[in-house]
Amino acid sequence: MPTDDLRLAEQYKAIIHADFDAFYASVEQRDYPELNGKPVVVGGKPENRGVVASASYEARTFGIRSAIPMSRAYRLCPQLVRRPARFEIYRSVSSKVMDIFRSITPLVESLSLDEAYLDVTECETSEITPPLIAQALRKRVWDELSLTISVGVSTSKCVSKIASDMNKPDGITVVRPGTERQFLSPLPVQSIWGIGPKTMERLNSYGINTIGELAIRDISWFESNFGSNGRSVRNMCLGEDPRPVITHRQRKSFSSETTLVDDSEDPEILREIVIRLSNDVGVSLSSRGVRGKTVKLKLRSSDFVTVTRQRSVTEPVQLSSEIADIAIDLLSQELNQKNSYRLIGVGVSGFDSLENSQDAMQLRLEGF
Ligand code: DCP
Ligand code: MG
Ligand code: MG
Repeated sequence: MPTDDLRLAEQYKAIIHADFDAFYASVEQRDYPELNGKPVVVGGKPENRGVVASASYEARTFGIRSAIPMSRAYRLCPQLVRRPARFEIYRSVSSKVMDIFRSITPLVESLSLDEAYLDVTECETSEITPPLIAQALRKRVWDELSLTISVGVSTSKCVSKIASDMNKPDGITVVRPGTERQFLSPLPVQSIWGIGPKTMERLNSYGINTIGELAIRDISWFESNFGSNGRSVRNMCLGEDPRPVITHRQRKSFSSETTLVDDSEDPEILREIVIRLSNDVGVSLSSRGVRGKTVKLKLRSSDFVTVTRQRSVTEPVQLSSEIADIAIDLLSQELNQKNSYRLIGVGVSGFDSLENSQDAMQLRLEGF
């Protein structure tokens, strides 16, 4: 691997995206060495309609992936070893890895328990280049936690996230400044953040399969196909993503959104999704000891019209159920529009001053 990559800090940012390999399953293999080398999954029992949360790389050779039904996983691989999830342990591992990340740079943005962006622009010297920092990071995680992470190194969040997935497990992918477009060009369109299965199908029907084929369209094409997101989708296709790494302390809101596999107008389906998203946001808030006064619901209809509805309450919310109650109420008010929706998001903002309290400080020191 070249070591002089990205040594252009004055011009470029240096962003690392790090993600544990088969996170839950790897923690199980680490803690129960008899599972090493075996097809292992973490998830609920097949008889309880459980799904696979995480599959070891050995299990993946049988076609087993996250989110497939457990019963199907057993059909694909009868000798599969299933372990129930141990969330407390995963939370504690996550907290430790985030501490390792923060010992390298304070500019760490955690995306979930198992992944984060690090802005290492300022860590760079003539000897210490971003790829070397990334290698040192991988070694420290292995030495201290006996787990592997895969990392992507580039000038932006979008490219680094895609890159970290390219050489999994236990891999590193470096995309040098100026080669982002070339790197992205052969990849399928759904690698771009925000392009879900439905949009992918639509693009494929236009004969657009790769990011390169998408990138040559002009801005007006993007605007008519992606609405207000047109410009940022186009920029991402070109490898340009100016979004900064945002640490927890700088954050003004937490949100979660999803593009539906199939557009839906079914109130039950939409409510279920809102509950799931509220849960994501609730976990983010609770684990950081943050409460917020404003709950926001975002809906994008099939014809790409996006509306946001929000409500502020006097008593700040933190629990998933509190967030869901408000978000579902906001959703109910929109349902009479008889629209079909393609994207739903839930967010909480308006944080109280817990940030400065002793509890919040403790949580911050513990990571999350
Ligand atoms: N997870 C889950 N349900 C999903 C996807 C993920 O519960 N549908 C949980 C279990 C994963 C963890 O989140 O271990 C991290 O998700 P990743 O997408 O990073 O997947 P893995 O770390 O398991 O595998 P990979 O090596 O592809 O990153
Ligand atoms: Mg992972
Ligand atoms: Mg992940």
